[in-house]
Amino acid sequence: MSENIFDPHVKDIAWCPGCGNFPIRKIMLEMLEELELDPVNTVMVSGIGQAAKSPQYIQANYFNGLHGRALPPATAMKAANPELTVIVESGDGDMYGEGGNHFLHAIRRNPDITAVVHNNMIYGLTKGQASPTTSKGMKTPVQINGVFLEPFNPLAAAIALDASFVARANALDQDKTKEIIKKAVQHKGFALVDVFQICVSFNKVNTAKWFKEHTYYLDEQHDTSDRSAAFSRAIEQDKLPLGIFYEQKNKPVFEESFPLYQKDKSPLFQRTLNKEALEKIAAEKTE
Ligand SMILES: Cc1ncc(C[n+]2csc(CCOP(=O)(O)OP(=O)(O)O)c2C)c(N)n1
Ligand code: SF4
Repeated sequence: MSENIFDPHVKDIAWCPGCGNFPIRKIMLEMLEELELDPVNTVMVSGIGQAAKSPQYIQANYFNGLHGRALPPATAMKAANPELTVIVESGDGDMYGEGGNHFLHAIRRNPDITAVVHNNMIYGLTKGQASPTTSKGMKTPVQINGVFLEPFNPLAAAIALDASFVARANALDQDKTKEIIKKAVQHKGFALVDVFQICVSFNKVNTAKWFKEHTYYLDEQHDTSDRSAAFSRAIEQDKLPLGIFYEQKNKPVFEESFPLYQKDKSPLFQRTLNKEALEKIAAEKTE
């Protein structure tokens, strides 16, 4: 078998043995290679957390930013160079908690980027406090009497906001998850893939067995263009559906809607600075 050009062969990966981030990393490496993406034109973006270390273990361009702040730089990168493939990989805390505001507005703006959320339903890096997706009743070192809030439902929120691609997967189902993420990357527009992931150190409730027993796959009867049907599936609670819930193929994307791309399609980073025009604007502003 030939070498996967996205694999940097890092020896020292800072995750606990058995962590669900490992299978997601394997899926991402295979997905990137099988889609025949070019590492030079691929950017992996994250915030802070265990999941957010992922871009450091992939041989492509990467940007590791502030906690909760992966989506704004990812959106900016795509706007500055629409030829890039931009993939965000971060945790549920990073994306739905600290980054919640950016999550809503990325859906609204609809840049052509993919967000792969490692959803272990806990804050892993900071040692097991509740995240927005932690199950009600779960006891943690901080929520000693159990979490009393209802968990945030990222799929229902994304469908309610009319996101262009919404899916959920289980990291332990390698082949199915890889196919879902491939479709998300190929989709034009903001694509969310919430990936269930085990945290063997701090989440003793949502184990591999728990995910197996509490999930099922959407079947072919599910119409991914039907937003109401997608929403109904997203709020199911007894068993959580997996697969592609909702997809809109022709929603305008952020970077293409910019006036500065209407006449000239060349990426911003390739354009030369019009110093004269800038000086004229500056002079007008200081008058
Ligand atoms: C603004 C800010 N708040 C809090 C922290 C501390 N912090 C770092 S990572 C993290 C939680 C990470 O959880 P999650 O995003 O779910 O990723 P995981 O580690 O579980 O993969 C927190 C609270 C921080 N670095 N910055
Ligand atoms: S604390 Fe949890 S999420 Fe973090 S590396 Fe360990 S098992 Fe993985």
